[in-house]
Amino acid sequence: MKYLFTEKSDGIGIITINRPDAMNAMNLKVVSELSSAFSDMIADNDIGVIILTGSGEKAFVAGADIKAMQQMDSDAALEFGKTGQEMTLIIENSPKPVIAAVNGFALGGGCEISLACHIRVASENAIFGQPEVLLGIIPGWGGTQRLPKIVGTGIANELITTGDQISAEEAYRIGLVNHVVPQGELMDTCKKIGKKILKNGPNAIAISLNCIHESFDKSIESGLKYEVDAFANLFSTDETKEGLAAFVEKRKANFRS
Ligand code: CO8
Repeated sequence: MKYLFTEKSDGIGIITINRPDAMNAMNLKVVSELSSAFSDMIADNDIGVIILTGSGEKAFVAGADIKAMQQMDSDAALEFGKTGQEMTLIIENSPKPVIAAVNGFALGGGCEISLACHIRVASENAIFGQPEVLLGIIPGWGGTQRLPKIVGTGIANELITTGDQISAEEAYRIGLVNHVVPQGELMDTCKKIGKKILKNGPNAIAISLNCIHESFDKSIESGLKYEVDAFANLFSTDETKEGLAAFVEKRKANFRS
């Protein structure tokens, strides 16, 4: 891959976006490489958790490639928008939790990619924002849809219409990120979360994520129905039998043998 590094060890896959001369900004090639890397890791039985980060110490992703967008007409913008949205859906629908290790600027499309991840951890120097309106465009990779769900409509309205950039601390205060840590501890913190997750039942993890995702916009009644059906279906699986038996037999469950 031209713009990505991928690695895996101890059940955790790491994808690093590497376009240092452009603050890891994303053109069509980066988007398509990212979609392939995620699809490969989702299909890889040795991987249970995926971490996404940017190379260097300045940027996670400074957005979609503005220079590439300047050359686009409406048809090209539609393709770019749809391809980017599909990539965010691959991430969001991953049955394996995806952790965004936000190591610097997460602006525009960069912030939107982090929104599609299941868990966001930021380094102290991270900066978040949806500055699209400053360019006369709008968030096109899910920002208008996911940001309000995560931080509420009032804050999303302000962030998107002002284009303000906010610090990691402010992102933590509004619930946009789960943790803020010194940059040197970012990957270890994400791996620690990943290792905790890896101890748990992979099927239960995947179905929990699916229930959260599928039920978010539903009425509480239909969301509860979705949840209870998924809950009941688990009782015919070896994983659930092992988890329940391990507790009763006072031993650790072995989910991934
Ligand atoms: N696109 C292309 N190149 C970029 C981008 C970007 N988003 N961000 C930075 N770069 C390039 C710069 O042009 C510069 O290149 P060069 O050396 O050739 O001039 C290089 O990276 C280094 O950047 P700076 O010199 O600007 O570095 P600074 O440390 O001074 O500033 C910033 C860092 C604050 C991150 C600054 O670069 C910046 O403001 N970047 C743009 C941020 C932005 O506006 N992002 C949103 C883009 S719009 C978007 O993401 C839309 C998503 C939805 C798409 C839907 C498709 C239809």
